Amino acid sequence: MLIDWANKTIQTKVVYYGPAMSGKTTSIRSVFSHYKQGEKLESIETTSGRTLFFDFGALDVERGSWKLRVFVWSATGQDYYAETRSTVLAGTDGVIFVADSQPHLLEDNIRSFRELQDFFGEQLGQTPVLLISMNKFDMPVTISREQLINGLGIRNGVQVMSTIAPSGWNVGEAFSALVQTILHRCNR
Ligand SMILES: Nc1nc2c(ncn2[C@@H]2O[C@H](COP(=O)(O)OP(=O)(O)OP(=O)(O)O)[C@@H](O)[C@H]2O)c(=O)[nH]1
Ligand SMILES: [Mg+2]
Repeated sequence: MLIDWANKTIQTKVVYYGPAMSGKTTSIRSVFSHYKQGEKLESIETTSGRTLFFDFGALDVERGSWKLRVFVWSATGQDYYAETRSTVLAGTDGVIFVADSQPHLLEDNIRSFRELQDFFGEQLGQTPVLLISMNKFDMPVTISREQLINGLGIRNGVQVMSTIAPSGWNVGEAFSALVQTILHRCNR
């Protein structure tokens, strides 16, 4: 995080993390189009539309009299490219963990979350701050918030929001909530 008090600008980094196909790229696209900055997003994809390496974009938002530049990244969920994920995570101020809410994918969520915990250790939730997005909430069968929290083994204070990435439902709100928490932390 970089704070320029004279020009009232803050630069910060946010990563969308989660298992393969949980909706990370779709969520980022929704956030950028929510702020009408869709053209600023770079996605490096395979021919089948899967993320190869990462998505990346710099999103400009205003909070009161402050200008915020948020560097938004996604890590690919495919295990084949696992080693690129630690590169993407370095220096992150906030993580949105995009979980897939379908019951049969709970184990995938748990495995991916462990990887995140291994990377950040005890600091996860403090630096970086953490928000869980229960994505694909439009699916006919979804797990409950408690099932996910218990499965991931997280404490109750962590923010959890259900989202539907393709329609953008709650996706901008989740992003905004995470940014708010990052700013709150740096204020203390
Ligand atoms: N029904 C439904 N489908 C979704 C939702 N979010 C994403 N999808 C679909 O799930 C598939 C994977 O979405 P992506 O955004 O590419 O997932 P990803 O996490 O970036 O995948 P990788 O980069 O390959 O790890 C696409 O077909 C999306 O349209 C959701 O909330 N609801
Ligand atoms: Mg992707």
